[in-house]
Amino acid sequence: KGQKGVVIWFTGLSACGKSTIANTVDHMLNQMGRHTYLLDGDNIRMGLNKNLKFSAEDRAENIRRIGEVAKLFADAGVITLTAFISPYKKDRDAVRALLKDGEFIEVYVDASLETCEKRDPKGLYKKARAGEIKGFTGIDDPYEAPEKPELVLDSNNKGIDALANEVVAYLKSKNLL
Ligand code: GGZ
Repeated sequence: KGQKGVVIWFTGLSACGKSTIANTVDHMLNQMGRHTYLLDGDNIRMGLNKNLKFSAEDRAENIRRIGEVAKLFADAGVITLTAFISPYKKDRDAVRALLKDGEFIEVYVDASLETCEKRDPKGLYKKARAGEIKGFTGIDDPYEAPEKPELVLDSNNKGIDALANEVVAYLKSKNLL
């Protein structure tokens, strides 16, 4: 049977684990023989969106373009994973509105600011606290958590593999695999 394209949209603070979880889900789906594509900062903010920074306007445009690209992949039958902070509810809702019912799976990777700041893998929170980075999400820029995401992943308390398994289980429960 033909594969149904969907967009699995991970959202959460910097260092919440969304990229790592999305990568793990991506590999798991590939092992199951599914055609997937992962959009993240490495292939989007370095390319298509390299003219965008982190003002509210640029973040909105970042998310708008990613949503349009994700829609194209989904139309081609690809399971499309995206891993961007996407801090504004209205920007995420605009992507949801682009897609058909059930095609947009919003996954809130829930890690508290405290958790993320403790991890601080790139030292960005430290720099933001020191005022060396302005407008950093969670420090001096907003993050609007989803109100009705399809899935919430508890990244304060659970590991990457357990959380990736929750995503795959969700897809199975919706007959998407
Ligand atoms: C948030 C920033 C900022 C500011 C640079 N605020 O941990 P990272 O490094 O790898 O992930 C963050 C990434 C966020 O880009 P997104 O495209 O996901 O953001 S959005 O969806 O809001 O458009 C971080 C780095 O870029 N970074 N400056 N000011 N994150």
